[in-house]
Amino acid sequence: MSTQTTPAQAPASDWKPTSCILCECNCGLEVQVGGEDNRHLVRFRGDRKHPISKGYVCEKPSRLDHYQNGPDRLLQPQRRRPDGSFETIDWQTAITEVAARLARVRDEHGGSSILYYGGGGQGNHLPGSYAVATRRALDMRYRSNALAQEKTGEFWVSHRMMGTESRSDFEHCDVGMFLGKNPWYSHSIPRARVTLKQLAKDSERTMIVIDPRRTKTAKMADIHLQVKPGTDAWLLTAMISILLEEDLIDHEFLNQHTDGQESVREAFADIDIAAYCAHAGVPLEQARAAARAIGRARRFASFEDLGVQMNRHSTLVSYLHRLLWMLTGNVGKPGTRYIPTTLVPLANGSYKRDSPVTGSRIIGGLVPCNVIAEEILTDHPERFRAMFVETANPAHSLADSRRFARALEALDTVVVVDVAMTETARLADYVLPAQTQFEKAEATFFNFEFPENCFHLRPRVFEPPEGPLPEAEIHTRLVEALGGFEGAPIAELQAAAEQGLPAYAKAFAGTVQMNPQLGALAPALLYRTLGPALPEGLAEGAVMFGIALQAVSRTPEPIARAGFSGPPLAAAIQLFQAILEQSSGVVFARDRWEDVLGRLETADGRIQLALEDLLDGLEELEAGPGNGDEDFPFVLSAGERRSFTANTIFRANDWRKKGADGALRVSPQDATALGLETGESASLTTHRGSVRVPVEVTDTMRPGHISLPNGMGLTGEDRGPGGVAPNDLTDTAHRDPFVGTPLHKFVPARLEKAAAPGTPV
Ligand SMILES: Nc1nc2c(c(=O)[nH]1)N[C@H]1C(S)=C(S)[C@@H](COP(=O)(O)OP(=O)(O)OC[C@H]3O[C@@H](n4cnc5c(=O)[nH]c(N)nc54)[C@H](O)[C@@H]3O)O[C@H]1N2
Ligand SMILES: Nc1nc2c(c(=O)[nH]1)N[C@H]1C(S)=C(S)[C@@H](COP(=O)(O)OP(=O)(O)OC[C@H]3O[C@@H](n4cnc5c(=O)[nH]c(N)nc54)[C@H](O)[C@@H]3O)O[C@H]1N2
Ligand code: SF4
Ligand SMILES: [Mo]
Repeated sequence: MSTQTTPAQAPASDWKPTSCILCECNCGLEVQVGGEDNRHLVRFRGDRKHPISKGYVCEKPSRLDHYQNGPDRLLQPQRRRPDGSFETIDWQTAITEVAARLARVRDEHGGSSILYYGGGGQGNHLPGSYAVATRRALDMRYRSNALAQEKTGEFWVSHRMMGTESRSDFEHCDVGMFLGKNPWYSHSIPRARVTLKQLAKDSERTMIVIDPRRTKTAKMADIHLQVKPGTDAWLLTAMISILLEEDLIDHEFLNQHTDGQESVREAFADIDIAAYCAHAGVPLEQARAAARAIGRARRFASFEDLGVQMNRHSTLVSYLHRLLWMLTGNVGKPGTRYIPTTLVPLANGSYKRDSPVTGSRIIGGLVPCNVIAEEILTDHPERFRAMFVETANPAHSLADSRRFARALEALDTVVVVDVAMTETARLADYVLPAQTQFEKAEATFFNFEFPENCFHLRPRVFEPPEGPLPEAEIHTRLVEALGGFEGAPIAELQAAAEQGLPAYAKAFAGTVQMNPQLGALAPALLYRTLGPALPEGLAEGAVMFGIALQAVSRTPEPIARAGFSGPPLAAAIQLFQAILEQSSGVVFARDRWEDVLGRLETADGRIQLALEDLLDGLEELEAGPGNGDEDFPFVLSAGERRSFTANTIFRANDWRKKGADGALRVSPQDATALGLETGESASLTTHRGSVRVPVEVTDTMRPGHISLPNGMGLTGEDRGPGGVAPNDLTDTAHRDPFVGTPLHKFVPARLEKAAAPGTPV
């Protein structure tokens, strides 16, 4: 499993533990540094000691030096001049001015008028935990991040049905299904390719893929339902109807653990199964075979992702998908659905309020990404007036980039914290440079495993360069500049930390009791007072002490089974110490399958099968999917994951070993009709824009469906765009009616052979 790339640079260090930061798997990695000034990542291998990835890696992490030493790196704080250019300022000036400007916006319009966006990408979630302190110091009430343009529909449905989130165990399933998900390239399950190969090669096990493209994953499947783009709602409705019609449901499970089966039966009673399969472009017998495989499975696992979550009926499909595994009783036994123990519950589907201007549902506290521009570009008194963006690139990743750029321009103050001068940073008033994820301690809360769950605090790999700061320091300085620590016994707490965690915990608790307002700023206070006492390179891990204490109080048993037991403080101290010491990741929870159904957090502890508003949505399907728009006859999927895409984590174009041109994939039938060949340029037009793009003709595409890669089209001072920025083509109004998630996989489009260069148009 060892990968070894990057030029002939002699490694100058031992193997150092870290992790890959390119997708939510965060596989454990060992790296050697070397090259010029020993500031390069030169050798890579999977870390066998990592409890989940166990040495597994894909082809991408060997390219990580293009992140660490990529273009557009920022080393000093930047302030925008009136003419739009930037000047370098010192940190003291930057912190003072940012604090003063945001405080002024808060004083004039309330903290609710400042929106926090981001806080963590695929590899780094500590910034978001420290930002909690800044948000509280400024009384900021609204926040958002990428989850609110993909997962909030699923979270909401899940919350209403189970009171909590759940995941599937593909390692032990006998039937595994991927719905709008291409894990060979996008991963998202541990050791994805190993698990996929095992599932595919075992004749006793069945793999089902629902995808309009014949993806690498689909090619491995026993049953590939090559659905027409945007018609999954019809297909899943038909499959559920087949389960009910053929009585392939688990009555005992339904009676024991669920409410609402009658309403569900009623809603599906009159479905014309054959017509619905035809709407979805899937042969009836194939849909029946898939439904039967699921109905007869002893252990069914499934994963839905962007192919349906960024598509027509996305929230409805998340609901139908759940009915498939709930009606068949596939919850709470190995190879099915589980509810993991979490350190920080990232997935939260609660719905408590609406956004101030458009009145859109806020799920899990996240303003829907597609309404942010509308919440700014208005004269509504409660509009957002300022934005704090951290470790995200929304000017590139949110729908309709041009409109989002206008929204940023309309704000009073925009602050961006990033490692690089990004598309978003270029539109900011202040850009604060962060250390890279290899120059500070980092971690993610993408910890969804079961029965053993793992958390990985990675120590830094490099000494940080002069200039950039870790987000922990940036937020703590902002809190200090905002007067948050006034009267806090900083020196006393620092002295207590030197005496050890028990003394520190006692002093910290005493401080917060005396000054309750400091409790709200705990992450920054922990960093400032406990951070300096932590081992070299781990100061940014200080917030984990508070997080460990919360976790052992919330779910003591599974954490005790992992070895961290006793009264909460004692258990938290042991857990925190293990987090600091085990630099390849620590197993923090050991769960039991028999406990899963006891973790349902609905009012009566039972699964709620009948969500009336979504069952009502079924009626809408009766009319069929329609013929679309004559002027835009193609369905464009704007943002496919490919071998060498990784959101916008790499800014260089040359990190890609393949696919650097970002070609649009087109079926042979459509290519012939348009007179296009691989490598030729086409003109691609949507309601929002028009671009020129090279074409790749491939029989993996369904006629009428075209697909562009994600994360492309970044520009820098020294280079033009590599590929097309997909959100030059998307529209903010094109969103899910329930939770406002974008329909990026279902963009009406027109495709034409581009005129030869130089031809007048
Ligand atoms: N290589 C790589 N891996 C990544 C990332 C990356 O940038 N690059 N990003 C990470 C992130 S942030 C995420 S969220 C995940 C996303 O992971 P995925 O959701 O797996 O990624 P996509 O390729 O966007 O979409 C999955 C599939 O949906 C299919 N699809 C399109 N339209 C439809 C439809 O109408 N119905 C159905 N059923 N399927 C449809 C597409 O053909 C595609 O194969 O990947 C993560 N992993
Ligand atoms: N049309 C279309 N749009 C999409 C998608 C699609 O499929 N189609 N996919 C969507 C999805 S699923 C996602 S998750 C989003 C992703 O989009 P975003 O949430 O905007 O995140 P990234 O592209 O991962 O950008 C991460 C940023 O973090 C910066 N960064 C890296 N390391 C650090 C660090 O240590 N500290 C700080 N402060 N910054 C750092 C990088 O320079 C980069 O600017 O894109 C979405 N946009
Ligand atoms: S699966 Fe994801 S985290 Fe693991 S090596 Fe590949 S890109 Fe990195
Ligand atoms: Mo994502």
